Amino acid sequence: MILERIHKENDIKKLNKKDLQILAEEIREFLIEKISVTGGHLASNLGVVELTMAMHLAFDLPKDKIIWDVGHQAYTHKVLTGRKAGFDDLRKYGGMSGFPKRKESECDAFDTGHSSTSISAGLGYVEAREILGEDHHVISVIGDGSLTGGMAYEALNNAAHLKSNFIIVLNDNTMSISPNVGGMSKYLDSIRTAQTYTDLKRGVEHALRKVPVAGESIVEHIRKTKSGIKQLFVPGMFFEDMGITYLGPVDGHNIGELYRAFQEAKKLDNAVLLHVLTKKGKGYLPAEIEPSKFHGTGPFEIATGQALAKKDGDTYTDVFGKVLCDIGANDTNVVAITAAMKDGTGLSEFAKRYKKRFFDVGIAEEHGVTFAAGLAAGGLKPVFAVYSSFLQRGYDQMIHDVALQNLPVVFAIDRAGIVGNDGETHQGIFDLSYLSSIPNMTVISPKNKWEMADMVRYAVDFESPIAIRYPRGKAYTGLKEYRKSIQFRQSETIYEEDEIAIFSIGHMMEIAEKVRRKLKEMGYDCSLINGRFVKPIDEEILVRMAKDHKLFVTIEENVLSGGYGEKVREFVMRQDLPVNVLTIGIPDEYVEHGNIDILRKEIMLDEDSIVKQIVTQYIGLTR
Ligand SMILES: Cc1ncc(C[n+]2csc(CCOP(=O)(O)OP(=O)(O)O)c2C)c(N)n1
Repeated sequence: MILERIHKENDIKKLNKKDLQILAEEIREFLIEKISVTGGHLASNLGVVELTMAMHLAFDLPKDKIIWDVGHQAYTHKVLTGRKAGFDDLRKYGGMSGFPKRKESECDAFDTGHSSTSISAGLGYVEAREILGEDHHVISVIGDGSLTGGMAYEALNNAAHLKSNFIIVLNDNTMSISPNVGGMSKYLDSIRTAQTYTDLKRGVEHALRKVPVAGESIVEHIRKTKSGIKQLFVPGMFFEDMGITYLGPVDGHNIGELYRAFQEAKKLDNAVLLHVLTKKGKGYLPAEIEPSKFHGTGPFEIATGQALAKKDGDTYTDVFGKVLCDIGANDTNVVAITAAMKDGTGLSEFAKRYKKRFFDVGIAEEHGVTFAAGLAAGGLKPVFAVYSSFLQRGYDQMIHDVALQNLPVVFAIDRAGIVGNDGETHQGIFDLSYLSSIPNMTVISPKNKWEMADMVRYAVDFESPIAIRYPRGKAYTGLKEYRKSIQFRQSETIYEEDEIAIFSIGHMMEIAEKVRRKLKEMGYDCSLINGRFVKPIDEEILVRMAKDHKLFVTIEENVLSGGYGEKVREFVMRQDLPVNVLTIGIPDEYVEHGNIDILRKEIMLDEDSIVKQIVTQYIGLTR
């Protein structure tokens, strides 16, 4: 095995041409085998095997800096930099991250997870190099999907002025997670078509020249008539006109061609964009056929590509998608927006059924929010379905464009709370804080499947900005007997006793209910309240419960700072209510990757840890 000869960075440089071809195949087999067991990002990684190898041949790591956009496609880079063994524990707690991590390897130049940051970070590296008088190359690798993010253009705009080398690799596979969207995608497509045309033309020229006597003059005639169509023959004019040298397009699966292109790119004293054409899922048929399905996958059977885990029950995302489709059938003013996450946010069916009322804006969350504000101002009812961590991008837009004008935009915030294997960058643990600091914003969260459905209906009818936050995974089917309609600002009392009152939010109600059961078994009386509204909180229930409870406990899967618990505590203190408050949530730190249950234990958000904290506090109070 050639792969066995790769132990660390630059080992690849010892291989000959033939070995390199074999290595590419071996890396593919390795990735398929490992990811079929652990799950992870497959299709994007299979697409960049040769590209990564060529970069490792052309550059010198860790001296040169490779910055991966999103970072989900850095698996071959990890293989080539001494991290093969890490794939057994890929994305597991304590194991190797699925993204580049500076603390994991000095060959990882920049931490990522969210898209469209690589050109900005790379440009920062370039300017630092110039000021510090260092000598190394900086290469940012960005996908065509990530190039739909506004930040990438802000960075290109700045990079255009550079007087020193900066290499931007555009890895164009025509796909985001779903097929890519928008004008830039069309433009790149036109370059690809022009390339095919150029190849075709070369072939025709070659054949014509062979025609006796007239051949040469026919070729010249054709040349003259076509020469005016500059755009067709000089691809990449958009970048060239900006001041960024365009090279390409290059076959992203041809190591020799890529290597030569990098040598050319290195010679330039300015920003250069190397356009590389790759195939997402390359070399594994199920992933080539369904790249979206294999963008991020759980464990699967290699022979068939079938997922190993069987689906059991509806997820919150499924419920959202179904209810929104139902609403959309009767209310033609309802429109749905996604930022490149149609499948992940459950909007695929809506997109199919109501084509004209569905918008994929690309990986452009900031634009998505303001676009929604415009739709609302124009008289429609926009629902922006978006992952909690990605909506962080749209904070100013939520304040400035939506809430300030009190526009009725619905934010359907998926993947809230701990998401697990994707780690720090993807945990949705800040939304309750960042949302509830915005005036005019209402924030709600469902305890189970049925409340999820009710809340989606409630939100669409709401006349101001409103956010529903819910987690990934199966929707809780417990507590179904409590299906009282949603009333503004009102919580829902599930058990009313005395001593301890537990107030919980959203999916943490499932754990809160178990905690209460345990406390009862231990002999404590305990009320359980489903908060429903994080903003505004139900103040009446706090006043009422303070009369016969000694301790309020709040439970939420959000950072404590600015979360639900702090709001409860603040109200209790402001009103001088005669009750103590224990807030349970996520401490002031980032939560790494791993299994959700393990992570909850680590941050003391699991049932046992919560019970312990409550009992300790309560005993302290009553001693
Ligand atoms: C801000 C942000 N929004 C959404 C995502 C989710 N996401 C991860 S990869 C991806 C598609 C990226 O497409 P591209 O850059 O072309 O890379 P490819 O996977 O096709 O290689 C998306 C939408 C993200 N990581 N960051």
